[in-house]
Order: sequence, then structure tokens, then C-alpha cells
Amino acid sequence: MPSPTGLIDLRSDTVTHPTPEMRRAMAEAEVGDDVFGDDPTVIRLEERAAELLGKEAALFVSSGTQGNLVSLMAHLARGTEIIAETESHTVMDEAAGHAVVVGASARTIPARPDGTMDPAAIAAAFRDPSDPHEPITGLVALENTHAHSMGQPLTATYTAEVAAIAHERGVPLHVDGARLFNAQVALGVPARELVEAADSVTFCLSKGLACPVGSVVVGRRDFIWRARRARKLLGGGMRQVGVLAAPGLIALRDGPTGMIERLADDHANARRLAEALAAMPGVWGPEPGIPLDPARARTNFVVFRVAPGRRAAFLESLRGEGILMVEYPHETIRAVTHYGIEAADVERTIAAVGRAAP
Ligand code: TLP
Repeated sequence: MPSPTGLIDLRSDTVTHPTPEMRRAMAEAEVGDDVFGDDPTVIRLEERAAELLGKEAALFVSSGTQGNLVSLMAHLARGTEIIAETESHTVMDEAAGHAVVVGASARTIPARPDGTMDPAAIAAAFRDPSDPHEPITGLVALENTHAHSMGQPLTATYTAEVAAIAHERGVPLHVDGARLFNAQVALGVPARELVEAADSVTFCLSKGLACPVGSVVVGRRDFIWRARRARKLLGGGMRQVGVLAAPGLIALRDGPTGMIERLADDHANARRLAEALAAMPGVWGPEPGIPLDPARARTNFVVFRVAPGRRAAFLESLRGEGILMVEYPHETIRAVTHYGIEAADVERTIAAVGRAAP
């Protein structure tokens, strides 16, 4: 489907518009009061999500941020600490909800280029629970795909290794799987296997899966009950919300009528963009002075840099051609492919970058 705005908007996969079928499903959704547990469409979506990820239960929430926050609230007590990646969304981009709402500190570990944290560093980051000076480690969190490493997918083996470290110490593992289905498609491994070892997972419907709103949290039944209570506390108990859950049921269908399989197109588009950018003068990879390695475009992100001090002018020049990218940390630029971006848009983008970068 061509872009509904006429722009080539590569700022994020959050800009996707719902499909015509999703809009029809929203109009026709069977609804009820979901705080009473009466919305049949929400119930179907939650059942589908739990089944798909191999967990006992699920909870539909307004956003990925809310999904992570209710998960933290359900897992943690005040004065506890999470171990998470230094630039993970939960630590960097959720307005410090872990601190402000949950009352938890974050002990952070930087990611390696493949998006993983060193397991030995995770093990070493656990606090001594017998020392009254220290916070109590209450949760380990992973992000899959890992955004700041150019959307690297984390394997089931790695997640199981981290889960074992956490579980040996009596601590649960949460996965921020905002783009978990991108990892499924990139690795060719079902999402349920990727998160089998995790105690809870948040995944987003409103990114590459093209739904207008919403994320889903999955986990054990008792965890989901606590998360539901936390959602209520945050004012996130919604009423006839089947109108928002209906697109999710379309997105999560198996096969070509759903929105998961087609993520492969986004990945191919990102790879094509990265390959072309890597060959251009004036374009580098995310680390200063190092060439862009197109093999790192494994999902739908391309992160790169232009000459020092040129970023704003570069983005402005693209904008003048109707192409949007976004500033990313450490002087980098991010381009994200998604539903609505087609191969021809990528070619137009490559030509525009060729004019703007040198
Ligand atoms: N990410 C957005 C921005 O907030 C940065 C984006 O454009 O990438 N986890 C991860 C890994 C995310 O990337 C995001 C959103 C979230 C959680 C939060 O999801 P929402 O935006 O639904 O609260």
C-alpha cells in the first residue's frame, strides 16, 4: 500500500496508518465495558496474544510505555532495582516511570553491537540482598528487538541465558518486545520461543503491525492480575475498547492476511537502504568514523551518521523532498521502514540521500 500521507515518513514505524480492513473491523467491532470484563473483542485479542506467545494470560494496554510500566509495577516493590540496558526504552524514553511511579532504581549495562548485554555483567550487577545499604534487585529487563543497536534481534538462547541468571537469583525477566515480531521474522524463530524463558513480555500493535493504538502484556495469570490493577491505578482501564482491539486481531493473524509475515518486506527495504547508504560518500555507521555495515540492518532500522555538524541540514534537505528521518542519540540519524513504505520509496530516498549527504 502506498503512503497515505504522500510523504516518505521514515521517522518511526509508529507512523503507520491502519489498513482499510482494520478500519472496517473497528467500525463493526463487538464491544462491552472492558473494566467489567465484558468486551468480547478485547477478550479475543488477549486470548490470541497469550496463545501466540505461549503465556497464561494477557492484558491490552494503551501503549508500549504503559505495558512496560504496568509490568514493572506488577513485578516490583518500592526501593527495588531493575537491571536493564543503558539506552533501553524503559530506562531512557519512558519519562523515568520506573523511578517516578514504581519507586525503583535502574542499574544499567551498555549493549554490545549485537544488542546484547554481557551476561557476566548482568550477573555482576545483582545487589547483595543481605547488605542494608543496597537496593534489592527485583527485575532484569531486555529489549527485543534492541532499538539503539540498529534494531538487533535477540535470540532465544541469549534470552534463556539471561533468564537463567535472573531466576537463579530469584528475580523475574521482563522483555520489552515492542518489536518482538520483527525479531521473529528476522531470526525465523516463533516469538513464543524467543520469549519462552521470560516471565513477562510487552509487545506493540501500533508499530510495524500498523494498528492505530495499543500494546499487549503477557505473562502468568497472577502477574496479569497485578498488571491489570496497575493499569487501573494509572487510569488505563478503558471501556468499549474493542474498537481499538479489533485491528490487533487482524494484525496477529497467521499467514499473509495478518501483519507479521509482511515485516519481511520492511526488513528487505531497510537492508536495501543500508546497502546503498554504505556505498555513499559522506555516510558512516552509528559509531563515529566507522563505515556503515549493511549486515547490521537485520530488521527495520537503519542508523547512520553524516559529516559532523551536517545532520540538521541533511534532515532539512530530505524534508524538502518529502522524506522524513529522525535525529537519534549520539549525533546519529534513524530511518525506519514499515507498512506504507514501498521499494520505490526506498529508491527515492537513496537518491535524495545521495544529493544531501556529501
Ligand atoms: N519507541 C518510539 C519512541 O518512543 C522512541 C520509536 O519511535 O521508536 N519500547 C521500545 C523499544 C520502543 O521503541 C518504544 C517506542 C516503546 C517501548 C514505547 O511504545 P509507545 O510509544 O507505544 O509507548
